[in-house]
Amino acid sequence: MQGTIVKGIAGFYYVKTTDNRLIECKARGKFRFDELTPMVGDIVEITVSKEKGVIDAVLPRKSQLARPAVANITQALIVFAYRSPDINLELLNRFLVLCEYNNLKVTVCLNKSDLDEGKNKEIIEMVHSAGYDLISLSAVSGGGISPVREKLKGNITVFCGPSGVGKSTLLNAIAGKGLMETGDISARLGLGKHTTRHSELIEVEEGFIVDTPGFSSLDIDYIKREELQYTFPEFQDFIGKCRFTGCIHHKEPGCAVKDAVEKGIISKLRYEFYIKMLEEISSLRRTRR
Ligand SMILES: Nc1nc2c(ncn2[C@@H]2O[C@H](COP(=O)(O)OP(=O)(O)OP(=O)(O)O)[C@@H](O)[C@H]2O)c(=O)[nH]1
Ligand SMILES: [Mg+2]
Ligand SMILES: [Zn+2]
Repeated sequence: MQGTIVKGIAGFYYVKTTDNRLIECKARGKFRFDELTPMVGDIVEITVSKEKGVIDAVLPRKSQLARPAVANITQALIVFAYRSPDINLELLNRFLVLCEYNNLKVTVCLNKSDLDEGKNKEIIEMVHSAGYDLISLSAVSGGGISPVREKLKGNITVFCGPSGVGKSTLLNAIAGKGLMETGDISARLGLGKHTTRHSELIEVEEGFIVDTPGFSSLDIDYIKREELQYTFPEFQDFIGKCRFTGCIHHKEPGCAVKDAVEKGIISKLRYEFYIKMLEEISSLRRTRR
């Protein structure tokens, strides 16, 4: 029988089977000798007897994130707010780059539409011109949540975004109240920041969501200079059409990417961010030598 590991605690794995049962499993002894340790998100073959299971095999992983430590995540919903806090454009672009680098499908969710004053037009245009879907919603009033639900079907989804934008509020609205602690509650109880221990998958809308936010570190210094261009989907039509092979679309003449920026096909904001990251990566490399 097949299933997905939704939770792991002290050597036990909780597997949601294709016939919709939750089975407590142990890994077969041989996993201790192999490199592969089962992890949350893994699709596994199990044998069940008397409602207890044994994991016989882990199917090849399509992806593996370190933080959160979950396998087979297929998409990220990047959450920002219209206001309170204001959108930090560089942060938004960093999230986009990290998701692309990890081969995740991306949707940008703009929350707190109830507070919208119409001042984010340029950013919204930038997101669209880069080819990303954008969902406008309000997690408190409930508007715009159904398109988010639609996105969850058939995916393992991680929510990303800075503090205070309403990720937990949105997750609670989708999965039913009380799943995640929101800013309101931690303020009321006078508790410090809630740091979640082990990631767990929550079943929703014929898919799963990860209960912890993704990408706590937004460092991109492990991305190579030559790789960065591939994390910008709107560059792809132009790569390979520049005068020089190996063009990184910086100072080279006859660059098709820069030409597309001039013509307004590629957003100037995105290109400026690309150059900023390129220079950041280059200077890191120099100081390391
Ligand atoms: N006006 C308005 N406020 C919202 C909305 N969604 C969330 N909030 C409020 O924004 C604050 C932060 O929400 P959280 O859900 O805790 O934010 P978070 O993204 O989980 O923050 P961290 O856990 O710190 O990363 C809370 O006071 C929410 O009530 C919304 O759609 N409109
Ligand atoms: Mg939260
Ligand atoms: Zn070029």
